[in-house]
Amino acid sequence: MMEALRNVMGWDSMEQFVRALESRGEILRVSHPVDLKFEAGCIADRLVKRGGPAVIFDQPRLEDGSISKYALAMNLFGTRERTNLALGVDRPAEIGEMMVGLMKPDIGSLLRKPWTGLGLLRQGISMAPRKVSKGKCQQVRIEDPDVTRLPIPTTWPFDGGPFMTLPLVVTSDPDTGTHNMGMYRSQVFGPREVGLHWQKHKHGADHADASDGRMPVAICLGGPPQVIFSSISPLPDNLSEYEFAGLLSGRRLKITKCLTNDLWVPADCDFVIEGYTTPGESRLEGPFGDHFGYYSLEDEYPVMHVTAITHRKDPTVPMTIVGVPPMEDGYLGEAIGDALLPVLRFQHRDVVDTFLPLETGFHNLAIVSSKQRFPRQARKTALGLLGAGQMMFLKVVVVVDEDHPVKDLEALLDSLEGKVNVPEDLVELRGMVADTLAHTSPWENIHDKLIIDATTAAEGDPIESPEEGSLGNSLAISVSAIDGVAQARMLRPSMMVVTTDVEGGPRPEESMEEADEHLAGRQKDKIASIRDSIWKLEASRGLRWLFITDSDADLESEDWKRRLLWQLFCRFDVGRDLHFDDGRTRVAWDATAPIPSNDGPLPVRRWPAVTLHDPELVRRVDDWLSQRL
Ligand SMILES: Cc1cc2nc3c(=O)[nH]c(=O)nc-3n(C[C@H](O)[C@H](O)[C@H](O)COP(=O)(O)O)c2cc1C
Ligand SMILES: [Mn+2]
Repeated sequence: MMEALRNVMGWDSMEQFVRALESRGEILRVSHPVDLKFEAGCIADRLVKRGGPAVIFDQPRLEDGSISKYALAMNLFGTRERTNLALGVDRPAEIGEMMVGLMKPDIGSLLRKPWTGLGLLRQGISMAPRKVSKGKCQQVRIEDPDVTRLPIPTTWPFDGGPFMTLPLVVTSDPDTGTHNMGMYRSQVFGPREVGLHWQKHKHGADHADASDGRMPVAICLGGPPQVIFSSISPLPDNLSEYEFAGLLSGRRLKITKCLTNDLWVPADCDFVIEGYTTPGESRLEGPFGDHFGYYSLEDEYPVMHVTAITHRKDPTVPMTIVGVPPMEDGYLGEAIGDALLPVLRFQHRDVVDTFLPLETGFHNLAIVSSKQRFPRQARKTALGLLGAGQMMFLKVVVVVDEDHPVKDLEALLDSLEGKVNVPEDLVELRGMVADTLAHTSPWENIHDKLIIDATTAAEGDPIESPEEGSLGNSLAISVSAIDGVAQARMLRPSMMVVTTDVEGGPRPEESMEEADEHLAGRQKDKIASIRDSIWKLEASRGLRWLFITDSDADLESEDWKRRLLWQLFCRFDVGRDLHFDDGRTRVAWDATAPIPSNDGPLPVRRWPAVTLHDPELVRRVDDWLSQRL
C-alpha cells in the first residue's frame, strides 16, 4: 500500500499549466482575431483530430465584432500525454491506486513501522479543503457583470447560442451545506442569465430539487487542471470534488467565499460567475452539438441569474468542443476511467479491467473483463457495474475473459466471433435508466440495455462454444448484389457489416423533427428485406452477426473501423433494433438512423443532426493549420 502513495504536487493555476505546455511546444498561439462563433471551435476540433497542440486565442472576437479582453484556451487536454501531464502522472491508474491505499489502511504495517504512515497521513489531511479569505479568483471584480463579454464560443451551426463548455458549477446541499462541483454546460442566454444543464441524475439537480427558495450557484472557469478533472469525475459517494481535487494535488484545495452569496469556490480559478436560481424557473436550453456527435435535444433547464463576476489578474478561459469523436472530452474521459478503475475494482472484486471507447461517446459501450470462477460470474459483474454510479448510463456492456486486452478493438471482434452464442449470450434488460443525452432511447432517460457475454464458459456451465465461423469474402460479394445494399464487408468469419441508403431517412446534416409513419414503415420494410435476403442465402447459415448501418460510413475508407464503431453504437437502440432470425441463431443489429415514429411499442423521438462544421470553414482552417504547424 505504501508504495502506492505518490509525492504529488498539483498545478497551482491554469496559467502554470499553460506555461508548461508552452515550454514543451504544445501551444499554438493565435494572435490575430478569431471568431468565437464557429471558427475557434472548428480550429480546436481540427487540432484534436490530428493529435495537434493546444491553442490559445489572444484575440477572441465576440459576435458584435469587438475583441474580448480575455484570452481563450482550447484543446488543453486533447492528447493522452497532455491529460497525463495535467494529472501529474505517468499512468492515471496511479491515482486510483493511491485512493485504494487510503481506503484500506494497512494497520499491521503501520504498527510495525509507524513512519511509513506519514505519507498516508499527509495525503489524508490534504483531502479537506482549506478556507482562505482572499482568493486569486477575486483579484478583479467586474463593475457591471456581463457574461456576453467573456470569450465563450458557439461551436456548431445549430447550437442555441454560446455555451461555456468547461464550467465548474458549484452548488450546496440546502440541508447539509455540503458543496458539489460538477461540470454542466452553461448556455449564455443574456448578460446576466445563464442556462444550467445539470441532468436529472446529477448532484446539481439533486440540490436544486431539494431547495425551496433561491439557490446560490457559482460557475468557475479555469483554475488548476486537477480542479477541472475533479468536477468531471464520477466519484465514490462519500468523496467530495473538493477533497478529490486536494488528493490530486497532494495538498488541501484552497477555497474562498463568494462575494454575493455563501458558496465557497476554488480560490485559484481564473473566473467566478456568482448568482442564484429561483425554484420553478426554467427556460428552453439547447440545442447543443454534444458528446455523441449529435445535437442533444432541447429541454427546459434552470436559469441562473448573475450577481457578480470576478477574475484573476491575467485570466485564461479554457473551453472545449464536443462532437463526433475523437474529441478532447474523450481523452479526459479515458484518463478518468483509468484513474478510477482501481477504486472500481476495490468495490467490485470480480472486475479485472474496463474500457469505455471514446468512439462510442463512453456511455454507449463498455468492455469489461471479469473473473469467472463460477458459471455466469461475468454476467453478475456486468449487473453490478450497471448499478454503480454513472455506469447506470451504459447501453451495451460486453463482458470478456480476465486475460482479454480490453482496449484492443480487434480482440473485441475476436471475442464476439469466437465466444458469443446467439441468442444465449445476449442478455437484454428492459426499461432501464438512460443518459439524458441518449437520443436513440425511446423515451427520455429510459432505454433497454444489452449485456453481451463474450467469455469462455466456466467449468460446470452447460453452454458450448459457438461453432467456428468459416464464411469468406465471397459471401460479402453476393450480399453486395442484393437490392438496397451499398457496401458489404466481412468483419470476421461469422460477422458482416452492410451499409444502405434509407430513402427519406434523417440526413446527417439536418434533424428530423416530426414523425412520418409512412417513411418510417418503408424504412423498416427495407431493412427487413435486406436482412431477410441475406439470411435466405444458403451461404449465410453461419452468419451469426449482421450489422446494418447508413452509407455515410464508407467501408473502404482508411479509418472505417473507428467510424463504424461510432455509428453502430450511436444509432442503435437495444429494444428497437435487435432482430433475430426464426431459428434465433442469427442476429441483425440495425444501426441506421431511424425516422421518427410513434408506431409500435418503442417510439423514435425527434432525430437530431450530426455535428458538422460548414465545409468551407473546415477547408479554410485546414489550409491555415497546414501552414502554421
Ligand atoms: C466537457 C463536459 C461537459 C459535460 N456536460 C454535462 C452537462 O451539460 N450536463 C451534465 O449533467 N453532465 C455533463 N457532463 C458530465 C458531468 O460533468 C459528470 O457526470 C460529473 O461527474 C457530474 O458530477 P456530479 O456527479 O457531481 O453531478 C459533462 C462532462 C464533460 C467532460
Ligand atoms: Mn458530485
